[in-house]
Amino acid sequence: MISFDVERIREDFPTLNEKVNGRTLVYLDNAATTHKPKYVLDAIKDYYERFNANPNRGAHYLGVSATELYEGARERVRQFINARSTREIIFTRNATEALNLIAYSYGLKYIDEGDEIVVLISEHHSNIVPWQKIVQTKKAKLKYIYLNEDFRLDMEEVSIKITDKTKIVSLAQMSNVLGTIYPVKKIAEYAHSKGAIVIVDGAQSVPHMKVDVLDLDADFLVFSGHKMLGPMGIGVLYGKEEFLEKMPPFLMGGDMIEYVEEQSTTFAELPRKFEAGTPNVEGAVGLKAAIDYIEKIGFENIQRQEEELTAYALERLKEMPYVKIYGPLDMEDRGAVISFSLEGCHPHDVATIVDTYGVALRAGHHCAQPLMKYLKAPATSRVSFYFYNTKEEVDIFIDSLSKVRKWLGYGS
Ligand code: 7TS
Repeated sequence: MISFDVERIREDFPTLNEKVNGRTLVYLDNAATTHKPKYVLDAIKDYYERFNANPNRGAHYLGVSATELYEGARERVRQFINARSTREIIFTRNATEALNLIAYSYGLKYIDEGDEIVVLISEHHSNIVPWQKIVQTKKAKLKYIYLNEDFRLDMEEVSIKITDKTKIVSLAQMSNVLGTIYPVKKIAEYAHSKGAIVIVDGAQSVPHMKVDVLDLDADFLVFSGHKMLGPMGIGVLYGKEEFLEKMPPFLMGGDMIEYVEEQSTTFAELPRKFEAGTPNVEGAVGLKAAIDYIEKIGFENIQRQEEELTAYALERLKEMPYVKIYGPLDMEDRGAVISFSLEGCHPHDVATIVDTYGVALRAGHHCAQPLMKYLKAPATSRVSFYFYNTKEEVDIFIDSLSKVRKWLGYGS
């Protein structure tokens, strides 16, 4: 862990110094994707300049080097989330593909008529739509855990929804809309006591806090590299070996085979059974560099900075009488995402107007339409911080926000 100097850190991120609309970029859309430090960009460039080859095939020097880099990244990911074995680490394109892999492979094999799959109402579409497909195919049922008034979760509701019929509980550790951090460990314990398996969508948590799969006792964990300083196109599926071993392959083709006969095939051992085709070595190398960078900063520093920014932004937003916040109003079990609406203003107008001040925020349904319907909000605006954001940026955001209603013809 290094001493935390945000201005020094920002120098590592070329995009953060870009001008947009003649102003310095204030990037507050980190839940969608984060920017990349030079360390990550250099690692990818270095890979292509010195080691590029198709791994797992050529016995030549570069082929061996590419394989070592790819497998080295897998080992780095294993350490990062404290998995037992690299056999449990599958590289995917992103969290979405990892969830689809579980649904199509585990879900199609193990879900039967009358079984239940339980998710939270705040899930991202990527953790809803694959399950809809499975329950439709298998005549099973998809059930939702709803939230409290304060956008948190009640264990009583959990115990009502998770029953002996529940086979899968799949939930995000942190909501990408509300910022709520859910008690995954407690839920996993309860779900296991009912005989269900637990899938943790770590897309919004893994970049921001230490996630330990053994401590959580997650059966599966998914996340995306691009939300944690890595490149797009690389994601991770962690699965307990006992489950992955029994699951059929998801995609078929090269690299995932052992022997192919004219009419049949035997499959490679884990983890390659689930990695069909030429792997994304660039992505794995970039993800490894991203983990190196994050661990050098240290989660303690990352969380301190994010908490300070989120608490400050919440305080400033609460001072504005026409702002409604969708998410916990205090910092307990809450991450660095704030969704809100401005009375009388469409979220897309809000995003367009603050953009003229250089502020990048998100507007829309955030790929969580069932949640939006539940909240009775067609859309919201959303800011999401990472450790490289500053208090000054929060001030610029709030100043630009305070001008929106005047732009749209309101008095204040
Ligand atoms: N799960 C959660 C909780 C997410 O927030 C997202 C992406 C995904 C899964 C899917 O990740 P992907 O990398 O496979 O696309 N969330 C967002 C967001 O909030 N704005 O843009 C993408």
